[in-house]
Amino acid sequence: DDIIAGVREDLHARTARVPLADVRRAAESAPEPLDVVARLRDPRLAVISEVKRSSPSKGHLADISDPAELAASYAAGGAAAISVLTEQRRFNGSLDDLDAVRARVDVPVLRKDFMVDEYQFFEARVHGADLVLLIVAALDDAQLRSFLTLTSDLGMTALVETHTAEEVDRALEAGAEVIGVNNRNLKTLDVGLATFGALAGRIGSDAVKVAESGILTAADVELVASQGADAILVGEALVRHGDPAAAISEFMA
Ligand code: IGP
Repeated sequence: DDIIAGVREDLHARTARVPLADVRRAAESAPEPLDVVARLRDPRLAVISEVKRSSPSKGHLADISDPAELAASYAAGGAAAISVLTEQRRFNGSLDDLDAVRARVDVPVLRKDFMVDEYQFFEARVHGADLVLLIVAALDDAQLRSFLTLTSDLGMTALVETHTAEEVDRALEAGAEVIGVNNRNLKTLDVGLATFGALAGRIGSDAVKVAESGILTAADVELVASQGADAILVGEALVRHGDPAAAISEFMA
């Protein structure tokens, strides 16, 4: 759809500046990524905290003048990982935000974008990402498998995002180790926490289960935790909170 068309156009401009061979070579000599799966498997609920300036569904969310400062407060609050939106047109994110966050914190960092080309995986590594997002709905099975392999060849972890039973089956079939259920339908933008509840059982306990989107209150956290979430991915509630570190501690309590 048109988000992806924009992502491809921006990507095209970057590949014209830095060719694939160069970004690949740089990725291969970047420092080792951090392991995040062990932390996500820890019995304590893991909070993946997102640096999110705006979104197609909510428009402008927060003035984030210093993403590194926000990331530092996420880390202080006990975030297991920090997600940084790098999509520019709809989410007002950037690779500069990823760089700023990476330079500031020691916790694993997720490059949150629409990953549709191998170039983006090398680029994620060059910019210090430990995790990348793979959206099942945006990929065919061959892409899903090859991007999972590329992610692990680069030492990173993939958060494989689903929204339907069929997508969960495809994620499992492809060998995903960390599966997210997006409570937001990316087509209609409707949010319902029931989506995670309906799909958690299907994922089972071989993969790490991440409940994504629409988690605003401690009661929301309790609900998805009771339905088997190992981790939650939270953006809006944290970027709008006056004290994000306290909000994360409260979610983990
Ligand atoms: C965070 P929220 O409702 O807490 O701000 O959601 C995160 O789940 C959401 O930003 C997200 C997303 C995505 C953004 C989930 N999957 C894919 C862009 C692309």
